[in-house]
Parts: sequence; C-alpha cells; structure tokens
Amino acid sequence: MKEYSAQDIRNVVLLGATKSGKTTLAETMLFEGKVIDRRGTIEDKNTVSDFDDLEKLNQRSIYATPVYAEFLGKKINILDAPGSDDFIGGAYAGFRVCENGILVMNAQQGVEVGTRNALRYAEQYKLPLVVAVNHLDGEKADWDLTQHALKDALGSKYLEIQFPTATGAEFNGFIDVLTMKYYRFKDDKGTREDLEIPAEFADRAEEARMALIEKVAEFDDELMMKFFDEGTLSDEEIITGLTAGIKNREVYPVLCISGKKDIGVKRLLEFTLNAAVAPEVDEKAPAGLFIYKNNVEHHLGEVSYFKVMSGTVTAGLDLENPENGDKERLSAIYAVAGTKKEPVQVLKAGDFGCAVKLKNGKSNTTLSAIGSGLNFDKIQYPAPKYRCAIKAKVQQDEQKLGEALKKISSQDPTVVVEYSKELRQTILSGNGEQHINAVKWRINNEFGLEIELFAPKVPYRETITKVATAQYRHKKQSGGAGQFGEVHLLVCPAEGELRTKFPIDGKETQLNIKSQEIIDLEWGGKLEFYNCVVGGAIDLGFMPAILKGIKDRMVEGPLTGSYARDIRVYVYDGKMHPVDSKEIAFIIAGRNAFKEAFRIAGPKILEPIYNVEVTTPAEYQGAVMSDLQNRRGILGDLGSEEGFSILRARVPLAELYRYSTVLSSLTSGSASFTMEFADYQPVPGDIQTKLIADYAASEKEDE
Ligand SMILES: Nc1nc2c(ncn2[C@@H]2O[C@H](COP(=O)(O)OP(=O)(O)OP(=O)(O)O)[C@@H](O)[C@H]2O)c(=O)[nH]1
Ligand SMILES: [Mg+2]
Repeated sequence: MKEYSAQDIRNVVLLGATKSGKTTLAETMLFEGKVIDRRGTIEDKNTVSDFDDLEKLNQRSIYATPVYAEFLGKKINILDAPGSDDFIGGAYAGFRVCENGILVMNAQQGVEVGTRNALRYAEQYKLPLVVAVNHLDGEKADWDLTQHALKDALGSKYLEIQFPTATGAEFNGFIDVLTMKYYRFKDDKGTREDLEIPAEFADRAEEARMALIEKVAEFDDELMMKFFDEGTLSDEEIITGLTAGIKNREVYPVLCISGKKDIGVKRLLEFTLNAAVAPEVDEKAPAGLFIYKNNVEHHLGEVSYFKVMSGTVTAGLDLENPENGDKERLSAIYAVAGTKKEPVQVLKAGDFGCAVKLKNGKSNTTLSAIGSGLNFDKIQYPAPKYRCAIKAKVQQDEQKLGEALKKISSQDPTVVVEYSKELRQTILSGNGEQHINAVKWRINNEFGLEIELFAPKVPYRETITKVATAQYRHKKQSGGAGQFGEVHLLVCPAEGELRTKFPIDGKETQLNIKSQEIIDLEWGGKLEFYNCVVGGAIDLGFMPAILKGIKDRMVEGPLTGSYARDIRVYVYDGKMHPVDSKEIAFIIAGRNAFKEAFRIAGPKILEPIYNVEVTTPAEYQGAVMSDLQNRRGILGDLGSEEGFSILRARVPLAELYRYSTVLSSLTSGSASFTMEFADYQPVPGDIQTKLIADYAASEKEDE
C-alpha cells in the first residue's frame, strides 16, 4: 500500500439508525475501492465489517469496524458504527477518531430516532455530514416523504444534490444537480451510464440546481456578489462554495443510493472525498497513537485498533503508555479492512491501523514516543442506562466470571462492572437489555460459563421518626476475667433544632451535653453522638467503644439490614464495674441499646428516588406518562421540542428495573431517557411491611 499523508487521508464514520444499511454500504464501498472483488451480504453473514460471531448471529453491527478504500489517489478510512442505541459505544469511538460523517437513512422508514440521534451527535461533535438516502430500491421506499421528513429534521442545512428518477423495484438511477447528469445503472455491480438529463426531469433539475446555487452563494461573500451580478455561478464556484459550506457544517448535502444494488455508491465516495475534511495533524511531531477499540480475534489474539494522532508510526517502533510508563514495541502494524489486515511499514499522522498482542492495547489508551508525554483525550462514553445483578450459576465459577467480566469491560468500556459491598451483589451495567444479553452470550460462548442475571437489590436506608430510650447491660462471668458494661441512651431523628430536654422514665429531664461527635456517614446522611453522662457513671474513655457499637449496628439496620442514617444518639447514663468493665463490653452494650431504641422509635425505610427525563415523540406522551405513574413516579414539568415531548418525573429506583426495555417497547424504540439520583424518601407503608417481612424470612433462611 502507498504511504498516505494527512492531506490524502479522509476519516469518515457511518452513522444512522439500525438497519439503515451502513454495513452494506461499507461493503459496497470496499467493492468500488477494489479492496474486495465480491460483495458479501448481511444475510449470508459474510460482510467484511460484521465479521464477529456475535454480529453474524444477530445480523447487525455490535462494534465499530474500520475498513478502508483507496480512491482518487486518497485513502478513505471508514468506520462502520452500530446504529442500535444498545451498542452506541462504537459510534462514540467514531466521534473521537473521525473528522467526517456519512448519515445513512432508510428511505423505507424516513427519519427514525436513530437518525435524530445521529444528527444530535453530529452537532455535538461538530462533524461535517453528508446524508446518503439508502434503500431507494426497497418496496416501500418513498422519496417525497423522506425528503419532507429530512427537510424538517435538517432545517436550513438541507441541500438536495441528487434525486431519484424512480423508487422501489424501478430504482435504477438518479439526477445529479451538481454535475447536471443522469446516472443510470445497468446491473448491481455499479456499471454506470452517464447520460443527459431526460426532458421530463429537466425542470425539476433546474429548480434544484438554482436552489443549490443560491445556497452555496451564501457561504462566500465573493460568490454572493457574483451571483447578484450574473444570476448564476460556474461549476467550479459552486464546488468551492459547497465545500466551504460542508466543512463549516452549514449544509448537509443529500445524495441517493442503494448500497445493496450498488447504485450511487461510487458517486457518493467521490463526493465525500471531495467534500470531507482532512485530519489536522503534524507528521513531523513525536509519534503518538490512540487506541479506540480492541478485540480478540480468531488466529490473531488481541487486536488493538488505533489512529495515528501525531508523527509517524513505523513497524518496530518503541512507544510508551504515558499513564504507567510501560514500554511497548509495535513489532508489526497493519492497514485494516475488517478481517483483512495488510502489513505495512509506515502509518502517518491521521491514518488508521492496528497492531496485535500489545500489553497496553486496551480501548481508550494512548501510546506515544518515549518521553514525549503525549496523552490524547479519552472517549467519553454515555452513562449506562441498564443495571442488573449477575452471578455464576455455580459458586465455583465466581472467580472465572470475575476475570471474564474484566476482559469484556476492558474491550467494551460501556460495560461497567462493580461489586457493591452494600448490596453484596456484582452489578453489571450497560446501554440496554440487548447490550447486556450480548455480554451474557459472550460469557456463555467465549468463556464457557453459565450465569444468572437478576434484578439488583435496592440500596434502602433506615431511619427513625420518634424519640425513644433504651438501656442494655452486658455482663459475662466466665472463669477469670469477666465483662461488664451498661448503657442508657436516647435516640431521635437528626432534624430540626438540637433538643436537650426529653421525658425520660416519665420525667421531663434536662440533658447536659459534655461532648459531641457529628459524623457524615459514607452511605449518606448523619449520625450525631452526644455524651450527656453525669457523675462519672461511665468513664469518658469508654465513649468511643459505645460509639463504635452504634456505628456497627447502623451498618446493618434492624428492619431490613440496610444502612441507617440521620439519627441523634444521647448517651445519658450507664454503669461500670471496677474490674470487668472493658471496651468490648461497652461496644456490645452500645450496639444492643441502640438496636432496642431504634425498634421503638418509629423506624422507617427510605428508598432512593431518581430524577428521570424522557424524550419521546409527542404521540407516545400519554403512554409514557401513565407508565411513569404506575411506577410510583411523581410527574414534574413537561417540555416540548419539535414534535417531541420531554417528561420529567421523580421515580423510585425500585421501579426502574428494565425501564429502558419497557420504554423502548412502549414507544417502538423512539424514545430516550436519562436518570440521575435525587434523594431518599420514605417508602409507602404497605411496601415497608413487605420489605420487613422479606428480610425476616431471609434472615431465618440464613440461620
Ligand atoms: N433493499 C435494500 N436493502 C438494504 C439496502 N441496504 C441494506 N439493506 C438491507 O437492510 C438490512 C440492514 O442492513 P445493514 O447493512 O446491516 O444495516 P446497518 O445500518 O449496518 O445496521 P446496524 O448494524 O444494526 O446499525 C440488511 O438486510 C440489508 O440487506 C438497500 O440499499 N436496499
Ligand atoms: Mg451495521
């Protein structure tokens, strides 16, 4: 392969709704670029891009796969991203390493949620976009509807470059108003005739060309003057204006294709190559690469896919990981088109490649020239939306499962695994249920482990609502040294002003605070501890032991074993023994007195509440709302945005398990949502009764 410098490299990510035809288009681009001489299909499971077992099984892309083609003296690196929201991590890699996007649309579906999401990302990551309307050969393809919906979605950025002469089975070509030609196709191998525009399309073509000229004149003052003077622009001027408009993201040009029938794909490649921006990099600077993906592949082992961010990378080069100082030799480097890996000697800044069996080869890692200190920004993935608990079917596999999960999440950083000490569960999070099911498949098939996925426990909290007192005497006489400690304490909710007057044993009693400790608990909320002991009934030295006993008990609240919070404890009396009083005795006495007082102080279970924000097409607003209410959600204010409703609600976490899946089926996959922890609130009485009964039953089981 020729060595390419940045000015001859274009990096393009394929975006768009799932099934819009990105992988099929990538395949056809490879065919047109003569990288392959036969096209595979999704149905035959033999495309270059979807080569992973899981992708073949699901007949959809799950990872972003790089391919390339050499065309018009340039190298185009194409990243075929997954369209499904469940596998959106791959698209995020694309935003990080590509300077351009092609938004693929399905003319049989119009503007889909996936299309809208892609448009949003393009805005956010400032990607110049070319829109390819695909599936025009499809039975249900409708150009007018698609065009209409696109105009709506793109607003003033909409710019028609091509329109089809027919759709559906008759789709065999289109009019291009930039070249003013009619391109007609004879077969599905891209064989093209370049013809004059037929008379019946002449007016429409003229009209679209005029709109094009008017639009591009806006992007350059000189062009605008010329247009005012002469009423038109030359081909060259149109291209100058158009290229500027695309680069500045002032227009999204719309082209026509069928990736499946190889209609318009070569023209799309040509157009994109002319319009796309080159990477802005310095090949003379110290070498540095950024790994945006890694994967274990048949016969190769671990493959790390990278973009050269700076300098020149050669086979045999020594680099280092700037984060841990590890040295790494790139013994061989490859240009990649899916499974096809061609060894090369040199890859210059801006180019894509891969290396195998690197020690520091994980996604989101920089390798750079030793001592250069170069460290490139990481990919910022979206927060996971689906949580579940995971365990091995057989206990002995737990360790192997831990290793498998570690491997999977290092390859796919949108898979998040954490052990919750509080819940005593391993929590697996991802972008959606399908994403998690894909993880399950890998654990079963690649690691040979059987697992169970289930609803994670809810991190409840416990607190009290009333004042209560209790006393406990711990006494133990066993042969020689005995143990003795007695504690009298009072508890009340840690809210409002600090009280010191309470009825104790039927008598209004004034407590004198000698010392205090206010503790911010690691699990949220407070413990306030007041020593009010009079007349040296308990030595000051035993106070830490009493506090320790109380804290121990707060780790496992008496109602459901959840953390307790927001409690004031006043130790006001007790007893010692001159010989047998020791720390352990006061730990036990403090713990038990606290437990007893807690039980009679109107204990309450608190549950975590989340702020949920759902964006849904307005037609589903009612369904989404009533579903949120069924989840004990309290609806907040309602917003709207171009046909979409934005619903906000406070919803208990306990009701949010599998919410992404349910929302998706309620809205035919057209809504998206975010959730964020808000605060803790008391659970309703009936739920409290049930939680206490469940806990009591599980405690019995454990005995
Ligand atoms: N009729 C028709 N079908 C197409 C065309 N392009 C793709 N398809 C079909 O549409 C389906 C989805 O195509 P893919 O290429 O997998 O779509 P994708 O955008 O990569 O989908 P994800 O990987 O899920 O994001 C397959 O069955 C293709 O054969 C096209 O131009 N015309
Ligand atoms: Mg795909």
